[in-house]
Amino acid sequence: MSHFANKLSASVYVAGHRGLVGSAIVRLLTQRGYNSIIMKSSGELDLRRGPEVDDFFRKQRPEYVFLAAGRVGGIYANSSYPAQFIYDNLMIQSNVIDAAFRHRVKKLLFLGSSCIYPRCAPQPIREEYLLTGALEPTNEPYAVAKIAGIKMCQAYNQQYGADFISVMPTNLYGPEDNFNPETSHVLPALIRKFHEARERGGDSVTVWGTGQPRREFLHVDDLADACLFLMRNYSGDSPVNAGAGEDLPISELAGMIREVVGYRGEIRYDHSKPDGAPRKLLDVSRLRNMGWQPKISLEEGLKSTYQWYLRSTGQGAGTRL
Ligand code: GFB
Repeated sequence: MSHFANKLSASVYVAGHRGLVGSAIVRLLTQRGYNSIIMKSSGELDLRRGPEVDDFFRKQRPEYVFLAAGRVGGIYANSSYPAQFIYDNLMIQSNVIDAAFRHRVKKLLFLGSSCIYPRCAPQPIREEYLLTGALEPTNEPYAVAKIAGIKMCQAYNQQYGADFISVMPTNLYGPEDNFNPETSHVLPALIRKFHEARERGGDSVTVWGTGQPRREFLHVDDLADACLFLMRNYSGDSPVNAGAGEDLPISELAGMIREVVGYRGEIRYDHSKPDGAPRKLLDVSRLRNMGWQPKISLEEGLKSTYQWYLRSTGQGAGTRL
């Protein structure tokens, strides 16, 4: 058992606590009894500014860091704002990782993404396939930033003996997701599209691309559980994949969401929109062999996320719609 597991009063900084992943980590830490969680909104602390980050670490002295801050988005946001995706992520992670080293953080967990792997990697994708081929062009700047983050953790471990680990989650979803149709990922986008079509009695919903790409979806509460598990049980240079272990075509996901929402109309495909990577199913045997597995099925997760979406739209204030 690590010090992290034994000491509920350990000071834990969750960078990006308002996002999908950061908020799930905070929920779980709180549930497990951690009572010294440090959180700063981007308004209070702009992680792209090195001196501010340094100052924050000097004053707060966190012992553990979950680095879940960054600019994220779906296929359209990635291809429309490549400069912001590469700059923001590189700056945030460089500042936080370096400050964590200089201010003697005991352990840091960096969150990457399955898009770091080559576009045509053999499936399921093993951790060793990193940097063995060309990336998917629709999110290359984001992926390059995330690869730099993994390499930075490895370099600090090697040169300075740091304990910085990296987790590569598959496509995530759940409460606090972004449901903005322009910038969101496919799952929240489709929940919103089907819901709004049902509400206005629309006769069809348009899904981008061909519907044929396959994606793997992991509920963010499962990912948070995997992150705490790794913080307690894993140290090492290799990134660790976190996924559900199975994938499905976007057309099938659309069918499941139509069911959950109770929409009766037609599904159309807009072939002018990009498909992105044909498939990115993670090989999750490394994490499984350590003794961790996900608990939330896609069906269950879709239902609870739809309920969350309904509640958040009903409440109005505080939503990010
Ligand atoms: O989730 P998504 O935006 O990202 O798209 P990626 C997945 C697939 O769903 C693509 C299709 O084939 C989309 O064309 N799709 C269908 C839609 N309808 C929609 C829709 O209404 N909205 C969206 N967004 N997609 C992202 C990367 O790739 O995955 C990020 O760009 C990150 O960097 C993330 O890695 C996990 O899975 O293609």
